[in-house]
Amino acid sequence: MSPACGMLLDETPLFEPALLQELDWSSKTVSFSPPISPSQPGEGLVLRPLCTADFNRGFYKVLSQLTTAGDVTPEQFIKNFEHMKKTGDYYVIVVEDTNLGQIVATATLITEHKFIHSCAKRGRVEEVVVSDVCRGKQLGKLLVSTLTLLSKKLDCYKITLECAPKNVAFYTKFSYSASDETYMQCRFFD
Ligand code: 16G
Repeated sequence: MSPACGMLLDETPLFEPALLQELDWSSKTVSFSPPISPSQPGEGLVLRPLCTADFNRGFYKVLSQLTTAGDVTPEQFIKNFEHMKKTGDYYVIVVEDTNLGQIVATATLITEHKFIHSCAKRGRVEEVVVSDVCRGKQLGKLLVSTLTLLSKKLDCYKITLECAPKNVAFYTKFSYSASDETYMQCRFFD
């Protein structure tokens, strides 16, 4: 990485961090034992919006546990981050292990603006990943509960996601149900 880019990677959050603390956590649909929350995600962990400095905290290492993450440069990462921040529709959250200074989990909410449903928004949950070194800490549940409540707070009329058949039971816990519609895709590259 060039020194100039190191200077551009900083702690500026992708979106207003207070949004995560202001959620009505009592209205979540799953229970946690021990009782963790966005403000108290567990010993040595913090839940917060993505910042560009996370590029050097293993953000891509976590994403690569989901799918092809690619060989991305800091410049490409910053360009996408800035685009996402400008639109205001991207809510990428991360869990950082503060002792290791490493990202251990991430998930994204995107709000898509519609003309239908009285110009409402649709929420989409994407890239839910918990690092294999951090399983068993309820972090997947924490991330999905947080983004589902956030989408409601942001007035989305519905929230959707695509997942592997083995994960259907997991998402059912948060009141998601399999749609009658079929997910279709046309792939150009991996
Ligand atoms: C899963 C993810 C989706 C991600 C895709 C990547 C969730 C809920 N779903 O469907 O967000 O974009 O995997 O797979 O995390 P792909 O590389 O085959 O597109």
